[in-house]
Amino acid sequence: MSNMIEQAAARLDQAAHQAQAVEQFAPGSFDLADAYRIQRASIQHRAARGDKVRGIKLGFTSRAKMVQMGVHDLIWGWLTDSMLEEEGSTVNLARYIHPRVEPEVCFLTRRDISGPISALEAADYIEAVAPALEIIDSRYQDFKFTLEDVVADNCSSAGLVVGPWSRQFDKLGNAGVNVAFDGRSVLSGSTAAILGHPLRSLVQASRLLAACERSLPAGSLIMAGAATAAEALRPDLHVRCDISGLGRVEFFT
Ligand code: OOG
Ligand code: MG
Repeated sequence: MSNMIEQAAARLDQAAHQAQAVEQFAPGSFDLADAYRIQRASIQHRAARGDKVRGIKLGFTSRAKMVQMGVHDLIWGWLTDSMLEEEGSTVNLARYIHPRVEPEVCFLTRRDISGPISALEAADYIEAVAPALEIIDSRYQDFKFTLEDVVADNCSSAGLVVGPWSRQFDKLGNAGVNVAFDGRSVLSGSTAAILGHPLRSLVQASRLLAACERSLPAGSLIMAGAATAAEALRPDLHVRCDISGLGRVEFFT
């Protein structure tokens, strides 16, 4: 592995581990392929601390997210065990730099994904689906980044709260999404904002994995990408997300 990749990975891993923001990389420091290599190397730092890969997430699958962050390409990153926060519990914000929350649909896979799958096949690859809240936390100052920066930073992956699993696959298509802070609605939208249908995220995930010759074992999590923009978290909040037909997921700060 080149020195540049290893140094960037170590820098981002330290920033995440110590909850301390770092400056963006100088423009043109590395290309997208190297950004994914940095991402992978940073996961190896987590693995060295005993952390395990639990799945993957997609980013910028909705227009609302692209517009909010000024990045217009689909990206993906790794989810690990240490990112899982317990549903209904109090999340320790000190673990994060400048956390934001966003509503997501989470899939639990039933079969290994080891090649591109079609939209028709996608449902057959799912064991269950759940409403989820992702806590994103860019390691860059002011939450500002380029496409390459955010990919290197494992797509701002930081925390994950998964709600009740079900097999309500027919409810996925155009379900109302609402996030409330202390009972007051702060974000609302529809799962249709996720590439037109969250199952398309699964199709995209399979293609992205195939493109880098990786597979994902059965029993993995796949986060489809936020349906709405993200909202900044602060202490002493009750955060709740309802997705019509899928149920509710909540936590406290
Ligand atoms: C990057 C992560 C994007 C999503 O659901 O679109 C993402 C970011 O916004 O910091 O997780
Ligand atoms: Mg997300």
